[in-house]
Amino acid sequence: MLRSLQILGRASSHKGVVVRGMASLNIAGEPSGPSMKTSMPGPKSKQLMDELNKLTQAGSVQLFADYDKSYGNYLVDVDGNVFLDVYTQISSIPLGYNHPELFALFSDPHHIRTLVNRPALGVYPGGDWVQELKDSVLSVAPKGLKHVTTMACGSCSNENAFKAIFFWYRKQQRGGKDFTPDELTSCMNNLPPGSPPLSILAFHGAFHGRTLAALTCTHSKAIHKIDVPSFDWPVARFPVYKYPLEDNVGENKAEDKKCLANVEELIDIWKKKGNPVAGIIVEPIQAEGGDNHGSPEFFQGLQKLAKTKGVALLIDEVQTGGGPTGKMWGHEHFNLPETPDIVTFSKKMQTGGFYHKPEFRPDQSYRIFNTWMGEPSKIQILNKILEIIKRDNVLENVQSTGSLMLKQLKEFQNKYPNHLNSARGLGTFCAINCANGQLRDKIINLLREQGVQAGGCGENALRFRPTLVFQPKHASIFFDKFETVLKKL
Ligand code: PSZ
Repeated sequence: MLRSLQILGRASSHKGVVVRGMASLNIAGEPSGPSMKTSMPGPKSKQLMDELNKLTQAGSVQLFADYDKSYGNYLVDVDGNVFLDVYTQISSIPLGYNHPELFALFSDPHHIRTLVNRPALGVYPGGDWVQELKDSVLSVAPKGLKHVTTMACGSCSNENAFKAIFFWYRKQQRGGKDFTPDELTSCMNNLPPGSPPLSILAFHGAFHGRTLAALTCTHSKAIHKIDVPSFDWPVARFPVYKYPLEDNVGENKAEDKKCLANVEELIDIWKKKGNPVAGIIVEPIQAEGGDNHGSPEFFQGLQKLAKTKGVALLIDEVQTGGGPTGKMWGHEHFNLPETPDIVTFSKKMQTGGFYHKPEFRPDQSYRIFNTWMGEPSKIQILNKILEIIKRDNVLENVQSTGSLMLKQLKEFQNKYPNHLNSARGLGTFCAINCANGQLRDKIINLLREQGVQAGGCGENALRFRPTLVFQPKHASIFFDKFETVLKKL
């Protein structure tokens, strides 16, 4: 707490402008707390839901928001209810709603023109694109990764990263030779050798998106996958730890070993059956699947195994990337001996895309390509976001608020052991398990009635995905409401 107060008190300067008292962490217009005007959903939201449901399957809509009135860590709905938002559009808002410095970007006509004239970036990028890329995504690239390809969303970032992996794999097999006529004809009929049997290994509990190849690698919930054809790709066991970690060290170490042995076994089996594993995809923390953590030793072992087997390692940082774990990239917590081959991103990074080692760059143009390949106005916004994150030491706020949250979650699980267990987290990327899924859903609903937007993941976890400017004062409001809910159970 003391540390975070010190951070709050520090003045920082940028380009001659002195920002007093962390002005960018405290967003102008932010409400001082939640306030509820109606039961949930409110009448206006309800009416809009009915109308929208006539046009599309809108069963997932929880409320209609008023983005003109939402500020900072608070989401306001069309009925005037004010929520403290610890879920932030599925973890995709870095600096809160209507951040004044992001808003101010659009007083510059150049930024408006960038927004209005959306280019096909692969063919006609604007003159500032190279510098914008360097200043934004590349300025925070994982150590050693100097190449990047931008994309529109998380799923298509993974999807295209798989292609980069397959190109890399086949290029090695071909030993520098050109495509054969047979390859060029057979691929037109979806047949080998042009369309080769190659696979990507993923983990049980993983979420990598809903497009077809990404969905093959998604193993969080049956409802995501049912009725959709999938590739014959292997699924390995992801560590399931016993909490608290400090009391179960031996057992959890054995779990790591078991999972790594399973990965190795699957790579061997798929090789034998002629569908070799070209790449492994893994999240630093399995998010949708229940905030399942793997130890640094597990990830180090996985990287070693991938190298030994000649398989690429793709770390999916779509949800963990951009700062919520207290570091820019979740995998930075693992002390990997070398950088991963590919790192995908989206969400808080505003644009999708993937960083990659040079050997994953296709030799021919147009092989990884689509119309938009990202969106330059999002890069301009990201550029400003990263400037603020660096200028105002925003990740220090994530670290100090996060450790406060984890401490409080552990206190709550001790106080309410029948309801809560297994508090865990890195930065503010925290979660706690509820006794069962029904209880978790009930807690989320009761929190909403208290003016808190929270989210679940996996079977029974409550997850926290606040903004990077979520401070101890916000956490304190959250825990106050959480305790009110727990007392009601
Ligand atoms: O239900 C859904 O479709 C959800 S809820 C949260 C997500 C998706 N997260 C997206 C996601 C992710 O968390 C990871 C680790 N990898 C890939 C994706 C896919 O990103 P989008 O949704 O941008 O395609």
